[in-house]
Amino acid sequence: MNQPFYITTPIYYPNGEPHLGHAYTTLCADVVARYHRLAGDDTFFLTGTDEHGIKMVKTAAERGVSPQQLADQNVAVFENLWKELQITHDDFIRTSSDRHKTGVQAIVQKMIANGDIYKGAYQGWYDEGQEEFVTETEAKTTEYKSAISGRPLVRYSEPTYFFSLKKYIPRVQEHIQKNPTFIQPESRRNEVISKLNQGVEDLSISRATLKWGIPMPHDPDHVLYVWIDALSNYITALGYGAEHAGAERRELRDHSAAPDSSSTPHPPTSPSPNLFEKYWPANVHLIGKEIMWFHVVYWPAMLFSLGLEPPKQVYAHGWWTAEGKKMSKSMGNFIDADRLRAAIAKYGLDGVRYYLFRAAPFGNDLDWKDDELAAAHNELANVIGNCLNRIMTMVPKYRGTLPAAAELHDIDRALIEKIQKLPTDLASAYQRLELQQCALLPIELARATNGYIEATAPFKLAKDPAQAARLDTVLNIAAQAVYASLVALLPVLPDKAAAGLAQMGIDVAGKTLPHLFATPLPTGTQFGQGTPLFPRLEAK
Ligand code: ME8
Repeated sequence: MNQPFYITTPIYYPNGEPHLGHAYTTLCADVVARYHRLAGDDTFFLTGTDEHGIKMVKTAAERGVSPQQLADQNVAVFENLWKELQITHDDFIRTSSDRHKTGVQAIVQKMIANGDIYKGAYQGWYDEGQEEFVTETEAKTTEYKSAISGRPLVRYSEPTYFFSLKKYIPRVQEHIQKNPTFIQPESRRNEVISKLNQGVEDLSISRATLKWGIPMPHDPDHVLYVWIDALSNYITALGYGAEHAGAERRELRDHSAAPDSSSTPHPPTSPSPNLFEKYWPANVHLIGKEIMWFHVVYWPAMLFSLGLEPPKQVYAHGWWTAEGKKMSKSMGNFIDADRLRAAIAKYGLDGVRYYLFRAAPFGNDLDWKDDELAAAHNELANVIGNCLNRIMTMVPKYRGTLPAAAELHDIDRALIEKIQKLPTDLASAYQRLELQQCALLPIELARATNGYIEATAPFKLAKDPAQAARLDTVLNIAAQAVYASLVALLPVLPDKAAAGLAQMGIDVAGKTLPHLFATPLPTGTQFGQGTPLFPRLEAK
């Protein structure tokens, strides 16, 4: 039976339109989901939107619409962008949907039944941008401004329900200690451990002054505070708590037939009642570094209260700046959906994907630079594009179809060793979420193949009839290397890699990576039309 693999992105606030940061997390989750589907795993990839809270109410009021109208408008923008970016999510959860609300109420009921929720009064500072209460000590150190946005903190005083977070902190600490890969990357783990050691207060989970949210069970004057509502999405989307009422049925997309260029819509299939049993605990919650605390402290505590296991891993990637500065509309360096579209129009979707994944070691901060985007495209053209091109030209020209390899020399064995190592290196990079390596490993093989072609010089061998067997070997080994490199690139460059393989006579539809890696190009393969995968761009 195929192993289940469950990956999520944060659910984004639709109080504005999506930008590079949102697209990056979602594309990163997409490449990992594509890899696991191709590896034959039973994969579920979730994204969605976080629609409640003060920010939504304020923005809606500024625009003269209701929070629901604002959410509906912007959710459509998010969903359309994900379509344009060919994101292969299996489900999109909205926190304003009935299925989510039902699930959250069931979750809170269960916490109440377990004695983990009590009524009290909250007095203190609130960061409206982060939708987070801030302790006096923290507020003081940031001069009563948000540590994230720099905007002034707001003073709140009102009755509220609390979740007994403190009660679960020892278990959270123990979980973090016992599971070294729960928080990744490692540096973030140390930050969390030291913040936990400073002490944690119970969590205020409701607001009496806000109407836009999920009502507190038994006390509709209160709505739930956003983090309880938001974090629950990772299980309500799987149907957790749905048995408590007639939950909205949802459409799931079918990605079971891998690989998939995803340019066609996916037919809806019947929702399975067993999604929660099958997929929980999640393999990885992929998030930005600023929301780590909520995911590795609040969320496991909530899950412990429900008697559930925490996710296996929370991985925080770094933050994007643009041309060395924080992205901002007024600075003119804001990479919004239109800037992404312009980049895609120039370099193709796969060119932009490659740039984003290779831009920095996964987990580090990243900086968008137009010239690095161009350089990433050139790298694809000069390395994998060039070596595919050479093979597509030489094999038909010198031999018609792919010749069999004859006697092997050391240089051949060295390249074969690299081909054979690629599947395990790739699996390990995906397992550790070293996404930069996932993009670079296949390119390194292609670079080595270009070096091999230069060193063995098949164009010279072709002129000497005495070297016919040698030429056969060189063409075969080089073609096998290009093939392996393209197979390894399928999750990263779904369209281009499949197109390159199609030129080599291989249809990847319905095939898994283990199958493709284990099945070298057969001798006698007839190559198709060789067209450059990454055409050179006209100089301006
Ligand atoms: O925090 N660089 O939603 P949000 C990289 N609703 N990633 C970035 C980024 C940047 N400059 N800006 C945003 C929320 N992101 C909550 C989450 S989850 C239960 C609730 C990405 O719309 C990154 O993934 O503010 C970050 O975590 C997320 O967008 C924040 O999105």
